[in-house]
Amino acid sequence: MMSQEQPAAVKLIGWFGSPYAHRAEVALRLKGVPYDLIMEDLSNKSDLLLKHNPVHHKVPVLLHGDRPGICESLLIIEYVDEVFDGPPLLPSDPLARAAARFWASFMDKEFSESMWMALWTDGEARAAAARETKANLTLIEGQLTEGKRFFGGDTIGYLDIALSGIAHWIGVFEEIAGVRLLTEEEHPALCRWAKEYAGDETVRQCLPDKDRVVAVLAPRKELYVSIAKAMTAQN
Ligand SMILES: N[C@@H](CCC(=O)N[C@@H](CS)C(=O)NCC(=O)O)C(=O)O
Repeated sequence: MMSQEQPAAVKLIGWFGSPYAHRAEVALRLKGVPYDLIMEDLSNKSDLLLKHNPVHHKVPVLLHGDRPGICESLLIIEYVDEVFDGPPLLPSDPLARAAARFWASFMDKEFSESMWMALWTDGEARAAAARETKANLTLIEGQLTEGKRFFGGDTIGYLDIALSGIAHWIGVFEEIAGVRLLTEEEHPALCRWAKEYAGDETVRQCLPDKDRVVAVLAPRKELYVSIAKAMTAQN
């Protein structure tokens, strides 16, 4: 007898303006998975978030039926890709898959750290971090194959989603900090990709308006500066 079981409902705990929540949301949209978006108040975190992300208390968290929550945006993309039908997000070739994961990790570690220091420190520390960030952008740009629209080939894939912070949020942070890091002159191919990514029909449905993100994140500038100071003290 055919199972009458309904597909488990998918819910995403997110936050307006979060580049990490965007990753999870765009993965669901690209796979064609219906979901409910639960907007978290990060200044007053819900019991739902604390229960499902007991270690970091951060968004995004993906809830699939009554299973435990899935945390960490990159892991959510992988989960969504494995569990649901729809166009594949990760490359099928193991070598290409390993490379995509490497660059996603580079984005979240080396690139993010250098960008943070370039945005929120001053003087020589800022200048050195800006040089490092631009060099990291060049390394990332080098992963774009000539003639292909996206890092994933002709369609948006895992690495494009992982790098979506470069396509949209870097401009937000540049505006708040008054610093330019990504320019057409220095990184033309990356700028071309960023426009293609942000202009994609599916992406556009869940890409928050830039001016609104600036308005929401600008009051957090002091916090960002203090995080950069703490990072400097650690190194
Ligand atoms: N590595 C995490 C980062 C998630 C993250 O930093 N989320 C921020 C919002 S953009 C957050 O929830 N912050 C709340 C807090 O730090 O208290 C991921 O990829 O999901």
